[in-house]
Amino acid sequence: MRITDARVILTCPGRNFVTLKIVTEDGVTGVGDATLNGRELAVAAYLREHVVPVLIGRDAARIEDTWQYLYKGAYWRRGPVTMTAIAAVDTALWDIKGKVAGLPVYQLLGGRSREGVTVYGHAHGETVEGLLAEISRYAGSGYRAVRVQSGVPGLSSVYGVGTPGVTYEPASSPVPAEAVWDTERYLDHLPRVFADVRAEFGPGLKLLHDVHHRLTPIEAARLGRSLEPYALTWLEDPVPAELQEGFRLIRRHTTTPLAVGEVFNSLWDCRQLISEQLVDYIRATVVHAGGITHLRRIFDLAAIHQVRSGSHGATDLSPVCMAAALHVDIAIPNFGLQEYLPHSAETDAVFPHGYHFEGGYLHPSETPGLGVDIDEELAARYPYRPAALPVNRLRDGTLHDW
Ligand code: CS2
Ligand code: MG
Repeated sequence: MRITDARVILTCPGRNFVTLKIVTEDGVTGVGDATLNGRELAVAAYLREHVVPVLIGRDAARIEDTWQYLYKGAYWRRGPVTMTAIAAVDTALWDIKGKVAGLPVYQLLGGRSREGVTVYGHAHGETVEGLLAEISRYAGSGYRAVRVQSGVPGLSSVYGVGTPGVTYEPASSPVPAEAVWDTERYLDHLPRVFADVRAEFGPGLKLLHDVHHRLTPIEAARLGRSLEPYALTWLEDPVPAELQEGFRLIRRHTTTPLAVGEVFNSLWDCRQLISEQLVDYIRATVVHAGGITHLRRIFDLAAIHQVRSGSHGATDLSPVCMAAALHVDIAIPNFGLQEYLPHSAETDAVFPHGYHFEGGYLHPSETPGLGVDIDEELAARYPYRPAALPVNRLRDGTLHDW
């Protein structure tokens, strides 16, 4: 079954998304998410200029061979742009294979390992009162796990904290917004917040926190230790993760579980973290880590080292990525948690999908393939708008990690 067309579709139904749609000679189509937040056009050009021309005429059934062809054939391996482009092709080919087989993709991955995919939502608040109200809202709608982000006294804006009840969307202005960061105030304040949250909700609710790469290993060790009484399910991205052996220092001092990986694009970004058991959850995603084929490889390595999955699922990952992630999540033996932020109504309309939330779980679509599509006519009504992620500076102006 030959590939006859591959279209790169940009749309902005409230935020930017890049989607690849592959068409085969017998009319079967597949979709893959190719969105790289703030760098969308780089992936779109990579696909249009370098990938689509070599896809035309290839056998759509050869998923592994196409993956190897694009990875090894580029000579320049890895990197977020390349791996997001490969992911889009890979995801679309899995979609096609499922449709041809008449099976949802998770059946091709070995079938169900669980009844539903446990998800976590984002609770955030400038004040503890606002935060507690947000967490109650999640708990009341069935969530078993909630990520807790709080304002810090003395800082005017902090990662992950926006208007209550409104989905946090950091990429907005064409030029990066700038905020001021203060590690000491954060390290002082956060344990107090978690003391209040745990006292209010008791031991049943899973609590998570995202540091967003802002600490050094010894600062992260201090934070992990100070949060131990509140039994977090995970502390996310405590430090930038280029230096994988830096996690040894954190591990030496705290039993707070660690989750890392949303910016990873290949197994080589986390091989040491996983094989030395320096993290507990690996948060790589379908869209940024080479598609279903490569993500499965990462999760298999993780499984033999007792590391669980915790895939990234912010609103900059389109419903196409979410649909694909759920097929992986339901099938793998070492699933941990899936991040879930509902998309806007406009986005849901552009990407009709069959997955749904019920009682704290997401359920993948049962229709053949991924169970998601893109409405190209509707997508065309929302033209691309440049939007960059913010940056962070210390009080003296030094550029820090966002
Ligand atoms: C994040 C994201 O969801 C998360 O855990 O850290 O909000 C992240 O900042 C964005 O996806 C960046 O594109
Ligand atoms: Mg994160």
